[in-house]
Amino acid sequence: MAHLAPDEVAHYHQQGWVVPRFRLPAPQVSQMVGALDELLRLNPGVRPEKLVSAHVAGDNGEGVRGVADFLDLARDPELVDLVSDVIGDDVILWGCHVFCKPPVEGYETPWHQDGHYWPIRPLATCTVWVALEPSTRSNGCLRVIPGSHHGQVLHPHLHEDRTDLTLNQRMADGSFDESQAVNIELEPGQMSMHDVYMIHGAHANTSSVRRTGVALRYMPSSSLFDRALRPVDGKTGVPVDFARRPLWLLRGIDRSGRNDFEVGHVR
Ligand SMILES: O=C(O)CCC(=O)C(=O)O
Repeated sequence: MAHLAPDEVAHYHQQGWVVPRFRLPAPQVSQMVGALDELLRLNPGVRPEKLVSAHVAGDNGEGVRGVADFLDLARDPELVDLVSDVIGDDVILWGCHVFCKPPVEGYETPWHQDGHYWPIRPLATCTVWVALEPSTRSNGCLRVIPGSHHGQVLHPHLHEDRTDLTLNQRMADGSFDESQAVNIELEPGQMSMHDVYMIHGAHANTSSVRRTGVALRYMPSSSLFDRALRPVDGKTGVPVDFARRPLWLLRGIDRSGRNDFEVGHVR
């Protein structure tokens, strides 16, 4: 069991993010680095920051050939324990995005709120961002604006045409105070967890060290993954197909009674 301690749960709710004391054991990190190598080998034509639905093995219908180890990681009961401590006991896995920033020319992640992009209503998600490699200030670690999730406000995002970004939507200047940013530096096997409304981003990787995080996306089953919604259809620079995205009920029951766990699964 890997539950969050009360101070960790409190930190998540107060700040919008937390780095749990729990971390993946070294052999599991090594296995996942092997899976990452396989993922990169299978997807030579995809920017490594844009490996969306990496957990859906084979041709995932979103332009990526996924690897099953990422699904195994997402279903790891210890990770689901951590998630259930902040979103409750009914947990759906709905996404996994590998953000691998190669040395020297790894893309910047503009300041954004995840909730701007996703067809989940009511909007609720916990992301677990698992570091497979050192993630530091110099190689573009995740940066967060503590407390920015309070009030559950989605701020305007502007489109950017640059090709060197992981996402082509950036929060408008002036909607938050960048001087408040906290760098989340992690060692391999450590992870951070963040709320769907929290403002975050990451600098480009201009260092000589690759930086990879596996962003595992979980939602409470009281929300609906509404396949009819396309909040920022085609404008993010990351091709996604929410209409065919498979969902997994990892724990509990479907409280909304309307989530579809059949679509997108190969039987
Ligand atoms: O790893 C990054 O650079 C961005 C990650 C991110 O935006 C997320 O996990 O929501």
